[in-house]
Amino acid sequence: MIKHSVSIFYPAYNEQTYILRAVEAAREVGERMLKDEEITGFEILIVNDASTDDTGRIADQLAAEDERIRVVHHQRNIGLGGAVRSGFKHARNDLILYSDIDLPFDMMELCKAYRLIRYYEADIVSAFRYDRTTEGIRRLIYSKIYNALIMLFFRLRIKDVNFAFKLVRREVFDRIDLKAEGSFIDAEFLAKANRLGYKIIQFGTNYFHRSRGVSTLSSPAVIIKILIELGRLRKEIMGLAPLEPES
Ligand SMILES: Nc1nc2c(ncn2[C@@H]2O[C@H](COP(=O)(O)OP(=O)(O)O)[C@@H](O)[C@H]2O)c(=O)[nH]1
Ligand SMILES: [Mg+2]
Repeated sequence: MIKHSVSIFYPAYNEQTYILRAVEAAREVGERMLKDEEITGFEILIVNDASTDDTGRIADQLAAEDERIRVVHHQRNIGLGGAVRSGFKHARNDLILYSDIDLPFDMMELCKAYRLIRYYEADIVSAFRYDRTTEGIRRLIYSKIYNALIMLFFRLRIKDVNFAFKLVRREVFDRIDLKAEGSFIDAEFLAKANRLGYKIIQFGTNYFHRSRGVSTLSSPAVIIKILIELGRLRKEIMGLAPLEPES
């Protein structure tokens, strides 16, 4: 079976307490997969979205010590959507894992996701959280409503749209033009991939809520922006048709 190289990318905004651990966890799984001869190589990409703390400096230092680690710095904070686009654009390998830097799942799950994408001939593996009650009941309800809305508007059955565990074949991203600036980016990406006929599979994983720093993506402003972008991009997304198979 063909082997691939993997890029792991993390968007990071003021994550000085997490960056070291997240990079270490990614390097550990990369090295394990290399040793098991499952992959041909890996890189870790940090997208520093104009952090005002030490994130950028620590990231540069890590990159200087290990050539498999790279950093993209944004001059100004452009939000999650821009950071995801930037990560996909700069990632160089065949398969790209998009994750959060606060380690919401055990990075060893990448081994499983990689097996699934190959054995089930999928283009995207999107994981869902078994239990996210540690985040509080309010967020759980918001999330249920959001996933239902996405199903209704885009005819897309994804259990956990916003969970940042997506392993993607790079050609999928090369064919998709993403526009969302905020947290609608995940839904836009999955819905466009689905419309174009790419195969998405899902699996469940244990979820671990961040133990340091603050969660910045659940404010009312973030939710309002999601709804505005959903309205703005709906027509474009639903206008996409399946790609012709390449001959
Ligand atoms: N690029 C970018 N990333 C962000 C921003 N805010 C948060 N993030 C990143 O998005 C990921 C998830 O953030 P988090 O606060 O844990 O959100 P939650 O898991 O939804 O509560 C982390 O990797 C953050 O560093 C931002 O303004 N820009
Ligand atoms: Mg988080």
